[in-house]
Amino acid sequence: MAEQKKPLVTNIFTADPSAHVFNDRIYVYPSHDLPHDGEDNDEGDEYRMEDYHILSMENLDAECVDNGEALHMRDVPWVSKQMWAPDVAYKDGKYYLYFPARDKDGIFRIGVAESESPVGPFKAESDYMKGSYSIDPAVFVDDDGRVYMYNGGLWGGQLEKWKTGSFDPEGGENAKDEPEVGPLVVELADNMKEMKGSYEHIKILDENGEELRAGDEDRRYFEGPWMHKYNGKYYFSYSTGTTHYLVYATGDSPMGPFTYQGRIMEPVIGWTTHHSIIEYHGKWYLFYHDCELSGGINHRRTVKYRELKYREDGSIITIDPYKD
Ligand code: FUB
Repeated sequence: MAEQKKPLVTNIFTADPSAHVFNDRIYVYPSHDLPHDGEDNDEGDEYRMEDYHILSMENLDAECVDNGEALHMRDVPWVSKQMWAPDVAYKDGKYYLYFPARDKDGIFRIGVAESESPVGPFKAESDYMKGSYSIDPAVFVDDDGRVYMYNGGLWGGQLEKWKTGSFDPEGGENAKDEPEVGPLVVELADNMKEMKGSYEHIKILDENGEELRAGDEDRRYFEGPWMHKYNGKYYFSYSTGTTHYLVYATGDSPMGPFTYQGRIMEPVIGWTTHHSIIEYHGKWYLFYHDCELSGGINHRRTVKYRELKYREDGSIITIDPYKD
């Protein structure tokens, strides 16, 4: 069982899967790709998503169900367009959906919406999370109950436009021999809707303890963060964007620093690669997307999963998405 390589659903195009196990069932929080006939560009204008549909499975052998619209941008007062990759966290009987979208000034922010059901419908706060910016929130609840949000994405995700601490429309990536811009992390407040303090940039180090360089495109952070814990270690994983790898770095604290370890998955068909990792009934699984079904159309993606295997030393065995 569970060596799935086919799309979870085909009635809609889905991407950026954030998978979770709640009450022994698997829930997947993807973004929802819509048709588009404009040009692809570095701003990501081809990803013009407007709503979220939540997918669920009784177990990994069961049929995957599309639970319908859980939140639409028409019901979020601060959003102008592009509801991109979301995530969900559970606390004290409530589910919190974290989602990036452009505000009325075209700046990506992170919003929060709440529901008593893991499949929604979700009710959004009237404004975005104060102090938030850029895309791709991944929210991790640690064993001690503290909650951390990781996010950020270059290019369309605008991360490099915030290097000075405020939005600079002309802001660019660092020079190739300088440290990378780096992903963001912040602890969330007890109410799950506010930041406790402000963002810090995570440091990802190479084998010599040096921060990864901006020009190290095979390893530097681009977008799509995820955090999981395996045998007491923190595994911070992400997409390298321009080189299309899913990679990981490990550390002893949820705030980093993390040391680069290697690849989780080789490139998929399509430009973007975005993932999540869950443990289910004692095995580990990687959820990801590709554009195989649409014949390589970048903004027509489908969500899939594969088993993820570790070596004795805790390193991850790299997956080739098109081989067993
Ligand atoms: O789906 C829109 C964007 O594409 C996501 O936010 C990125 O992670 C990339 O997958």
